[in-house]
Amino acid sequence: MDARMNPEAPPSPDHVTIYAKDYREPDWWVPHVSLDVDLDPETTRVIATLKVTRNGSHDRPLVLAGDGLKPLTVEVEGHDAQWTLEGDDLIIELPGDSHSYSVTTSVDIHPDENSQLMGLYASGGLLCTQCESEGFRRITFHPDRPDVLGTYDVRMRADKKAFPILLANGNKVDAGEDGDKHWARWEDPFPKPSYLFAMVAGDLAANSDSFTTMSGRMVELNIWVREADLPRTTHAMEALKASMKWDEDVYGREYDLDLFNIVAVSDFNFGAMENKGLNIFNSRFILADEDTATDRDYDNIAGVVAHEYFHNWSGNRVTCRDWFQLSLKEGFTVFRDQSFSADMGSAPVQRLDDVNTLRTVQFPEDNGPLAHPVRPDSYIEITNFYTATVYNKGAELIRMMRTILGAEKFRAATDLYFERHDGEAATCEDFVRCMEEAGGVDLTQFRLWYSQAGTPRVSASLAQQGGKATLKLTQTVPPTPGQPDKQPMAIPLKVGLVSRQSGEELADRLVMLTRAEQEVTFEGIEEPVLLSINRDFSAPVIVETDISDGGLAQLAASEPNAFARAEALEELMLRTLERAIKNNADVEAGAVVDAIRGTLEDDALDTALKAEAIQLPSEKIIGERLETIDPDSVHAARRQLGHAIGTSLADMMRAAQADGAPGTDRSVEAKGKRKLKGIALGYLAAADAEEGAALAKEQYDAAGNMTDRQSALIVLAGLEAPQRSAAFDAFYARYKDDSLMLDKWFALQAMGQREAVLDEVEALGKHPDFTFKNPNRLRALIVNFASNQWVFHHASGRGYDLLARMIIEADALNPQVAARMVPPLGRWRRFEEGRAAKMRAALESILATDGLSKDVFEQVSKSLA
Ligand code: B3K
Ligand code: ZN
Repeated sequence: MDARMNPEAPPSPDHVTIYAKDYREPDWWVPHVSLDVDLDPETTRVIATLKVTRNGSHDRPLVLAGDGLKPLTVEVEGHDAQWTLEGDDLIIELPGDSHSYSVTTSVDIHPDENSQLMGLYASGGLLCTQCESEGFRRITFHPDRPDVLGTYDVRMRADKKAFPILLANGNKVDAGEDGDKHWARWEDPFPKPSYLFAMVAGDLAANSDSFTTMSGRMVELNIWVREADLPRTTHAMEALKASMKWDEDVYGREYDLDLFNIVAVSDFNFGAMENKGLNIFNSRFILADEDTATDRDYDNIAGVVAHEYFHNWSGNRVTCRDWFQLSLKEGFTVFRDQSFSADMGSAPVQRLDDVNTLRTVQFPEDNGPLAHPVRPDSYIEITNFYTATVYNKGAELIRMMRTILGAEKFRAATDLYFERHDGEAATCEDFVRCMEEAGGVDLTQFRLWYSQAGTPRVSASLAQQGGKATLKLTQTVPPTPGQPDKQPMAIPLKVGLVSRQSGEELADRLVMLTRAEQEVTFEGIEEPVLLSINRDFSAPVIVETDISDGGLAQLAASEPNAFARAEALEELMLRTLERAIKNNADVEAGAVVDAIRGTLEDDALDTALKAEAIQLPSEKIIGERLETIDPDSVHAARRQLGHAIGTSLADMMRAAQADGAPGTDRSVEAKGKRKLKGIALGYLAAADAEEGAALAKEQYDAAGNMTDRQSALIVLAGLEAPQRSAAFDAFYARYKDDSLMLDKWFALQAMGQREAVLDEVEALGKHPDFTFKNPNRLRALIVNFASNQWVFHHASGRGYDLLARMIIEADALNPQVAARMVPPLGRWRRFEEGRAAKMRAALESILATDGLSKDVFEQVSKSLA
């Protein structure tokens, strides 16, 4: 019978909430899994033999999770077994009271029909797997929980011609031929949870290289892609080797197998996956060449390659006990990849970028209906918790602990953590305990960062009298869903006092704010000083200070800490905009213009930092500052400020736009110059649309790299000018056969800021190159459109209806991807009444849809609550 249908089964227990407090150890362990897989896109037969051992003494049956599976056979010790299906679970009565049994099941699965892209699926002629979080149960019956660790051996068999390459975790130990078919046997000696299982079959070619580890072992490295893409794998390979070296140097972590394989696939639900010894990547985070990749694409590739590689220790060797501990591996690994990127490029630029992500994505999440702690307490669908809070705020928690411990003790603590928990499924608590023990600190109060949701607000004011500076601090943590009352947090704030006259640093101290109100004194401060607080964003909080605009301008000109300098300029811009929006008045741009002029003229600053510092804050970040967001006035004020800057500093902007770095050299300086060129072009277009359009088209036509091409398109996307369609048509004609470039083409149009973009996005949704089946294409158009605040929040509500329709259509194919598109609608409380009502109506229309997935159900129902 067909394994997709199971008419006898009772309705599956959908929409059940799982609670962290209910965790208990599994009844049965599975120390070894043996798989025999006969691969075929239509029907793949999977025979699994599990060695199961009883955990303690009990007489409970063996319960194995499945998802859409129906067993063809179930045997215990080679004999037909007694079994039942309860929903998707397979319940097997094990005879007698042995400690250990061998259990064999067989099932048929259908990769071709798998549109969820979880479990075994087909992508562009390949067969590949994705198991995190609960995809293994779509391949075979297994407990499929991260605390059940086992070794695996896998026999794969497939058609020789269609699938000449057969890959799985670990090492290939045997291979052979069998008529038109061939087979390979893979063994992974490291016990792993089922979510790290992977298999790939296809017509692939490898970029092969090697890395010699610190103990002198040679590791074979392969990046597998379609043959035509081989030339685009060089950068990823360099990044992989750099990551392996960095993890040895900085964390003392050596790679453990003799083989490391990466495969790039074009249909993938997210960025990449850290399967043991066989990482599978969204091709977007592998493929790059000088004609098609921007500087940012190159950096993103290096960051994701590093992230997945680092998981080999922070995630695979030490894994998570349960999914509530997800940040144990994700927060820590994001922190590790951010540190790697900082070391490979410019540390302050990297930090500004990371903080920007936090403010643009995580702060709104923490301030909305989907807010949850870094270690959530409950979920309906765990996939919905791969969030900016778990990842990015989680990384900030690790960073704060490092700041509190200092670099040396932090390294001792991570050594202890890896040593103590190697081969185990651990908890966030285990990690914090290692920090406490090796750091000699008490982190009792700090633990609140794991359990309390919401972004703390800190207010700071400085008073000076007779050689003494007194800093008054207060903190509050806002209520979030399910957490009405909060306790004060332990907040590490790097504080600097900077002389008003000389710009010299007179104090630099780490202040631990632990109470609701606190005073800190600095002695021997004889001259007037400026307060610079939360330097390097030492804590993920919102800080309000009473510093004047003049003070901010001074910090923007002379703060010795480069990060804080750029932050001061951004704060000055935000205040200027906020004032105009709140008072319904014109933007008074004078101070901002002067500060930008000063920044551009300062020879002490490198170009990359100048570029970061002079950018206008996004409409989203401006909106976050306001009690109620009116997207039209945010847009208008930002436009006005851009116009004023572009007009007043036209000559400087022209020079920066003309200068650039024409080639493809990716030094920090060259990248900075290209970034500045794009920003300058934006300002020139804001000042004079006609000049901007002409310059942008010229830049597009003359570009010798994708960064310049793309920054020209970004500007043109916002202009009603004939050059816009000319450039987009040229781009399409040049790159239409390259799916990653088509993604760019869709994305850049969806990001344009013109009224007509709403209609255009609707039309692009019907373009022959648009498809709901490819997550990259869907995200390119829809996620970018929903992030385009002014256009998406058109007062008519048309943007909301369009998104709702897209979510419903996507959900029928791929619930994970559909659910990730819900949060923009969930922000309805932040907008004025008219829009809020329309956003709610759009959410309700989704909820009323028959057969909604639990993924989308959870996001939508929580968004409406
Ligand atoms: N661990 C994967 C993410 C899996 C997402 C599952 N819904 C990639 C990463 O964070 O490295
Ligand atoms: Zn990760």
